[in-house]
Amino acid sequence: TGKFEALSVETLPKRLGETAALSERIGKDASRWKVREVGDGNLNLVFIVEGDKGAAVVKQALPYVRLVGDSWPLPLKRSFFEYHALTRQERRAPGSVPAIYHFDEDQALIVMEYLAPPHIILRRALIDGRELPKIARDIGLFMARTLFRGSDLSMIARDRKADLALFADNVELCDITENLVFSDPYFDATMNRHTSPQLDGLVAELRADRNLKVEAQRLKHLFAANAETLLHGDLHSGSIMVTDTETRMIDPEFAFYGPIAFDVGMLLANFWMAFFSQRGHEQKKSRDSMRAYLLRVTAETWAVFRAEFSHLWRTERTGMLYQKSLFEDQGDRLGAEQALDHMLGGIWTDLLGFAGIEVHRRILGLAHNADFETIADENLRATCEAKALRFGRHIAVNRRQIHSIDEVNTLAALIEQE
Ligand code: SR1
Ligand code: MG
Repeated sequence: TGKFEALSVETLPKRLGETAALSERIGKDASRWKVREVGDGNLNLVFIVEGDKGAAVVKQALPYVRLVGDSWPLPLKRSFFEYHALTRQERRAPGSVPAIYHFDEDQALIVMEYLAPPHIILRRALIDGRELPKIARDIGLFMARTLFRGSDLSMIARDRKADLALFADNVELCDITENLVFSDPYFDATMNRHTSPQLDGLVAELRADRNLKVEAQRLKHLFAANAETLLHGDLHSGSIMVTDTETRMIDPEFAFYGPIAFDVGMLLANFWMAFFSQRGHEQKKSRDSMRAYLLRVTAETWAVFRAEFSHLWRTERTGMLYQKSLFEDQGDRLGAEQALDHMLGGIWTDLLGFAGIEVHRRILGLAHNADFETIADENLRATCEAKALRFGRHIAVNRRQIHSIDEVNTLAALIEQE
């Protein structure tokens, strides 16, 4: 508490030594704590603190965007939204996020469970060519449970409206998404960058593509106006930690009320980008089996999401939408199923749009991802990126004409082999 001050490896033990939630967990003698700063994200400080008894993570927001520096101020309150999103996600999908030990709003810091090795960031594991057996199931369940249970399908209307108002203040982080994801990639915005000159021609083509630009703006409109559920808001493969047996979602500081399809689309886009980048990581060994695995993961994630969402629809529809009193209670089970089909159909169409533009922004905008960035050979990297860009354009613009994930994966495989 008190005036905000950024922590450092040197000051952390002194400043947090009296914080019972931390010292009781890792050991009371702060002089023996070992502190490392490991934040490699775009925004925050992340410390791992180890003591005699155990370890914890201390995540602190900075009053600016770490990736860019203090020329881009960003409010500390994102830590408040992250904390509140984590508590809701834990309630709605138990065991899927790190345990929270302590939150200090003034210092914008959260003390949470340290997910020790062998936990690794999912993006890293996919770049390394690791086939994680549980991700599709765990992430599909997480998305279905958090997105269904945070919506008017499940919540008491008064509670949902209160939550909507709480998260409505996450304006600056929404603004980042609104600009970096939906607009900047489609014009010559100052912070954009791409592999040049190899992609220059294609980039010019995409920026002149009227249908694509209109679609991106329709999706932006949906993102901004369809306050359907509490989203994670930044659910990419860098926001997920995995082992062979466990999956945890982290970093929901972009949480706000938006369309269900946004989280699902962003997540699947990151699997498709992992797919298109594999050729850049082949070195000695072919990545054929990894590519096949990644397409299976997209299909399974969507199948698990659909199945769990349908299950919750049939068993937990306690909110004000599609009330059981209108359907099942009158013996009209078919009506409820018809409405479910409409809902899933809408999510499907929109997720393809969100996925397409997420692919674009990671190659054309400010915030790139390591899948492509770590391909050392620039020509090879540009080839992988160009394929992903064309795939993204196709699924965004043609989303209403694409009816199954197999269709999308067939297209991905065709483009990849060109
Ligand atoms: C300036 S922030 C850039 C990106 O990093 C975050 O992880 C979000 O994805 C955001 O769009
Ligand atoms: Mg993040």
